[in-house]
Amino acid sequence: MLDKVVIANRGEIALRILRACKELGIKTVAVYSEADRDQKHVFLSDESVCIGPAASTESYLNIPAVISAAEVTDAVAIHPGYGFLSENADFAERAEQSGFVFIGPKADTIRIMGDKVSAINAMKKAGIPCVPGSDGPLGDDAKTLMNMAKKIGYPVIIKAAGGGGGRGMRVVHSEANLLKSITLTKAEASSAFGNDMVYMEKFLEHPRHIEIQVLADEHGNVIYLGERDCSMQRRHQKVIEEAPAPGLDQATREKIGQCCVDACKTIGYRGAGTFEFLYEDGEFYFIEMNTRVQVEHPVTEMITSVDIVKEQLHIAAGEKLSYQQSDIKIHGHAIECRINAEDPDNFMPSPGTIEHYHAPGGPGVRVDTHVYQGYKVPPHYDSMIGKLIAHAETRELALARLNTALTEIVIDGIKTNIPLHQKLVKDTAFMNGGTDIHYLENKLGIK
Ligand code: MV4
Repeated sequence: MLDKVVIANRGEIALRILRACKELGIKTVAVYSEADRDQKHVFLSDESVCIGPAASTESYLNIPAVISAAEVTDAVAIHPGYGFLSENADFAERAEQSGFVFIGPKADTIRIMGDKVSAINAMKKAGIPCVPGSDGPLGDDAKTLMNMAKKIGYPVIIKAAGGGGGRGMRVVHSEANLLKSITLTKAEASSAFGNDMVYMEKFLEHPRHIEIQVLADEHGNVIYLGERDCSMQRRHQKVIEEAPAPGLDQATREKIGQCCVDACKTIGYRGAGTFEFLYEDGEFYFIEMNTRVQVEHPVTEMITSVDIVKEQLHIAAGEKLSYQQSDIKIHGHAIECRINAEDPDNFMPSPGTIEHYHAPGGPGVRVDTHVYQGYKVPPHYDSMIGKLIAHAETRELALARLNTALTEIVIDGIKTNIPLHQKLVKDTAFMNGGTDIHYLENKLGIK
């Protein structure tokens, strides 16, 4: 097993990684910014190194600082968590060149998936169903572009190759707007991503966001851990995630899961990964692949009993996966609420000191958070301060547990989105299951 791991992240995921390392007898190094000295995982780690000021560009995104921390502590590997440097191919490359194991896929794989055009090309070649579209970057010829959109059928969506996660895209409803929309998206992409490459897809109007979790080791073993439904979102920020996806039958699950496994084998994937799909009218359409552990991984852990972060560490140590596909059985249903330090009415961040904290509990209730009574939520980072996960035999029972947990939990001193979650778990359409990606924004009266 790995001897010592640098946890190149903060917050709840840093604590999650620390716990996995401890269970496996791996020594831990916390790296933290000047605003994060009082984080729980910093206290609990074997060693800690301050890597810079509060601004993440000077700390958690500072590649030389993170690599230096690994060097001075004699670590052997770096776990990037999610966000920050987790999908930075240059970081993965430089970590490996400096002699560290990057806990994730090969730098080249990250690079391919980071460019959405090359990701779609790779997946298409590997047999993954994709959205009908331009099959590559758009050129300049007006007639060609208009014919292409007409053939795909309006509405179409123009997306930046350098985008992803909802950044750099524009929907086009008619030919009158096509060319200027392409020009605008290219200009925005150029300034936001330094890459003006854009592509075109059929715009699906009422899809669900369903994603498949995979694990792949260096020995060619690949498994899928079922799917998650992450359709409950606002402005591309997921709010509630669940597994399995309501209403998805076992045959469909197995078919798309096997498809993802085969694709991983084709591209030589390594580590934990997520295939993001839009799911509409019973069909899956690949949109992006995430090459990191995701925020919502706990719902998959709860229904499969697989510890995804421990598997990442086993894989990084060059070991074989602890499971074969036939070992993976889905039991029950799990739902996760992302708890954000934000105003529940206007979604503005609400940093500050947590004056009172009471965790919910009971059977099937999991709380992944780094906060504690007296902890000061700094204003410099993402507003997510924890995740509440409920697991039960059925979706109805999981919702009941979540509802109870949401009445028990107390986070005082700052505003949180707990009141929003309390409403959502009693929302009739959500309770029925299968709401699409626009449901929450429509309910909240946005757009
Ligand atoms: C789409 C789409 C409809 N049709 N692509 C937004 C995030 C990025 N991952 C891709 N996104 C979308 N791509 C086609 N061809 C609708 C969205 C979309 C969306 C997707 C997943 C979750 C939430 C979303 C919210 C708005 C739009």
